[in-house]
Amino acid sequence: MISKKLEKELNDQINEEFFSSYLYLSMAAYSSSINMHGAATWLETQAQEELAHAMKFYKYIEERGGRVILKGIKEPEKEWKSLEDVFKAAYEHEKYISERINKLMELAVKERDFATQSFLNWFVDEQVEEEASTLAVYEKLKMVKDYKGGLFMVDRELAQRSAFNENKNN
Ligand code: OFO
Repeated sequence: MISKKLEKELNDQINEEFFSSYLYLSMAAYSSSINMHGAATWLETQAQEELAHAMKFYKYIEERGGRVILKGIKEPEKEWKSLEDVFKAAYEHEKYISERINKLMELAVKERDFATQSFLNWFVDEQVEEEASTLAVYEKLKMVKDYKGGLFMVDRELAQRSAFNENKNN
């Protein structure tokens, strides 16, 4: 069994992960609207990944005899200034999620809940990757700025990421 406090915090994290998915999907829609279709593909794939994260928390709560409680998902932003701005926001969001995972870990440690610590370890590693991948794209876009040829190249590179390719690599 997990404690009531941990159960509540893990439930809140389900909501955060669903919101992350919604946010990335909104970023994908914005990217499509400015004809950055490769970026849209990248962001749609990320949105799928966030759903998988939400489901990991969902299943874990049930496995530990807890009760899943779903709450409303807040409305994501829908406008950004540029693609660079999108990836800056994505990177900031991932840093925020890493903070949340760290807080969950802190609580699991405090409660000497070793199973939850082991479960959360996957997310600690995943957040390193999430921060690195959003930062890498942000850095590229910062270099490219408004140079159309560079934007085209970054967009083409981002198009390589798809759910199909991700599954192949996993
Ligand atoms: Fe679920 O890692 Fe991104 O937000």
